[in-house]
Amino acid sequence: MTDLLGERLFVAAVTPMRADEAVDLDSLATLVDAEIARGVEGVYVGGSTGEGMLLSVEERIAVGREAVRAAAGRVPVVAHVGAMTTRDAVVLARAAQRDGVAAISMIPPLYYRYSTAEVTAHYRAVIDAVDLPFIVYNIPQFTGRDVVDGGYEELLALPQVIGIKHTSQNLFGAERLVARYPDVALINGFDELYLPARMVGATAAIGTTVGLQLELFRSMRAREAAGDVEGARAVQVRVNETVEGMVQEGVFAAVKYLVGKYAVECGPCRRPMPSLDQDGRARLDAVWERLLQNIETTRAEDRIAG
Ligand code: MN9
Repeated sequence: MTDLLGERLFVAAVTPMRADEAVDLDSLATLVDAEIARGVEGVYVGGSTGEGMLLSVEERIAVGREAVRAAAGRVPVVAHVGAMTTRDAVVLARAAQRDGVAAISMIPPLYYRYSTAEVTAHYRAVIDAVDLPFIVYNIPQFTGRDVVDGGYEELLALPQVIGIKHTSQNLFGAERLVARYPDVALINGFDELYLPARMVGATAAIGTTVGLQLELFRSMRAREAAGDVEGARAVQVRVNETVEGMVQEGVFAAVKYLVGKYAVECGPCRRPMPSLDQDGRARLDAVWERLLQNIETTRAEDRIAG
């Protein structure tokens, strides 16, 4: 089970769409293949980056199936199965198992104010419906709930729960989760906090920009492992230049555009998620050029050091 996560760098994959916002499965296959060729160590589909909550259940099942097919066993595929209803989440989880995903992951249910006991029951129903490792997706900025606040002890003690994808700036909370749940991996969710999260015990990472700047993430991991924290920090600064430039344009539209530079055109986002305009694309061209320079610089430094 720990093998599945380890220190793996997972790309949170976008869901390519055609101009009419229909899901483009052919481009998804091309994307998954290109990301693996680039060296990503895992693929996470149907999450925030993948606009999972903007897709129908059928579309999400098709995305998971196509990603597994394209990955062809080279790296694990994790499917996000969070949904408004327990019923839909169970359907997604069962399909994910049938189609060969390595693990599933899930946000808590949205909109209504459920108690932690009700949220736990939702999680349990999905976990019990399949025989798959499970990753709790903690993203308080979107869900209004935070695992750090407590109340999820029963959930986190389940043997199926192998990790928490922590997409939160709360590093104290992250450290407390690591301390309280040593058997549950803390997976970094904010690319801009990869190194700081590693410092408090995060192991793997799942992120929007992991594919784009994979070499930088690998370099950070290697430098940190070699005890060169200052060097790793210098790379985090470079990663954050990219993240800042993307967040200014809307990170999901931005990543759809930028993966087109090395993989495949991924089209617009599904409304109401905004897409880019011409000026946004031009600004991202500059972000991309800067990223290429940053990769070159990092490579050169690592060559000298290594
Ligand atoms: O979960 C992503 N978070 C969101 C992963 O989608 C909210 C991150 O990878 C961010 O997109 C990225 C930029 O903030 O770190």
